[in-house]
Amino acid sequence: MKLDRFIRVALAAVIALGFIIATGALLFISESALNVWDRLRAGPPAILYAYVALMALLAVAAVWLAFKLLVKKKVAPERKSTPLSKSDIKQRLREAEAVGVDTSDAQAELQGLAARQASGAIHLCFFGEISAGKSSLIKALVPKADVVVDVVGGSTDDVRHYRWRNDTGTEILLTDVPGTGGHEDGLDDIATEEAKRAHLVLFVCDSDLTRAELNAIKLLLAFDKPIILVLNKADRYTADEQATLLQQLLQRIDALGGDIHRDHVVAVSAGGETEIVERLADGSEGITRRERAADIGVLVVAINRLLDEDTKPLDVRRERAVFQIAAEKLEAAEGEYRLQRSEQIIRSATRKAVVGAMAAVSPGTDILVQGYIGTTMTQELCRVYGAAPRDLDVEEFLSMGQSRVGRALPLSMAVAGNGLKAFPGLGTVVGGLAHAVAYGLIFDALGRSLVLTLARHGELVPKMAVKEFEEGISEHLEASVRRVAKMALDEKSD
Ligand SMILES: Nc1nc2c(ncn2[C@@H]2O[C@H](COP(=O)(O)OP(=O)(O)OP(=O)(O)O)[C@@H](O)[C@H]2O)c(=O)[nH]1
Ligand SMILES: [Mg+2]
Repeated sequence: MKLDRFIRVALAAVIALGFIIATGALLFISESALNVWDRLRAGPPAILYAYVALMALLAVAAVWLAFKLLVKKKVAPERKSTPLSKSDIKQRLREAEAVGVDTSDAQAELQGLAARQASGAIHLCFFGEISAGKSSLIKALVPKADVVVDVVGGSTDDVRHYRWRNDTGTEILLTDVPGTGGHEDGLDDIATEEAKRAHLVLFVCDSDLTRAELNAIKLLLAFDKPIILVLNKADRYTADEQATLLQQLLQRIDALGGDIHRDHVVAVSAGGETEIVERLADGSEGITRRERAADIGVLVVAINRLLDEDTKPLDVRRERAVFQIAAEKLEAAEGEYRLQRSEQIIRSATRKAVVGAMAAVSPGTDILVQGYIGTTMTQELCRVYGAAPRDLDVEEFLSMGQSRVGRALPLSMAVAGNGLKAFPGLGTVVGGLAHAVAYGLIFDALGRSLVLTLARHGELVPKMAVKEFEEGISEHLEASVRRVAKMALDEKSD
């Protein structure tokens, strides 16, 4: 073919020209290098050394710059979970507050801790599955207290504290919490959170531990909570059965990696109430409630023994656990804040993309305008997630994204067209608008994919963000089309 031959000749000419230029440049450089070298050798040695040193310095600087520019930063290792100190958590709260995060939940946690520390009382929390006998145990310890006990599970639906003074006169607060595993939403969380705030958890069960109970214990151990495991309703078991059960319980905790002392696994009977059906004098049946005899001596001994020791370590462990709760609450609030902020940023970028596409006079202009919008959106989203991306990464993300836009556009146009049909009375206007909506949708999807990867990795990883964009695009388009179509219509009518 003629054209093919022409291209070959042109290429050969370019290669020949390149060869001539390269040879010339090599000759020129060698000549001047030798020239400089001769002159330096003829001159004083100090100048020679200074010159060589300067050249070496320039070479090192060039290599360092190239390295910074080209070599990727490693993904940051996960933060190690060393116990938080008071100043750590306060510092984090201050920083979050300065950004605008709602820190009130985390602050309330710290205030609650301060109030408890000021009172000086030891907090013991009775925790366990529904109907295990937590309230009954408290009633057995503080008979005068007005504790609600019932055969029907879920009798305790809030957190209550009861004052108890042991033999040595230590001021103790017994906390009754809702049983876990019930049907009411949120009660498990309330109970677990309260258990984490206590100095000591009395984990109440009435048989071998279920998977859910083991998970709860695991969670408490992760918060370094001291635990006394209380096997309640021992009256239902023979002495041998009790011994076997206690052994099993010890082994289970061992298997979890928990360090629990033999003395801290006890079998008791809280007593509780029993309902007896009686035939009354008139021949009808009536139900009377009788209290069962309680046998909780071993539990009292275990508690006393623990509190006889120095309680300072218990204070330290409680404080750390509450700091951890506060940190988790702060993280949740930060997550919420990030979602809200990124939603604002994405919406604003989408709106700009729509406006840009509607104002585009000649083909291609819109892409240019949106290159700028894309850069700003990417940088702002990264900032919200505490990532400081290099310009190179932002560019890489956008250019990789741009190459996918070509493929995504027809789909986006189709979704946009469909979405606009939902607004009645638009008629023929739809065609023009669909283009703008399609561009807006692509920005929306790009932003959302970026947020997903930022939330997962904490930094901009262009390849992953683009993969997310490719994989999630149709879902994102469908989810946002109504909103973006409305946005475009609002802009049009303004
Ligand atoms: N046999 C026997 N039954 C008991 C014992 N302790 C409590 N019960 C019974 O177990 C049932 C539940 O007791 P509660 O003290 O209300 O249990 P709870 O763990 O506070 O229950 P929720 O607050 O609903 O989670 C009641 O019917 C009690 O009478 C015991 O030692 N032996
Ligand atoms: Mg109860």
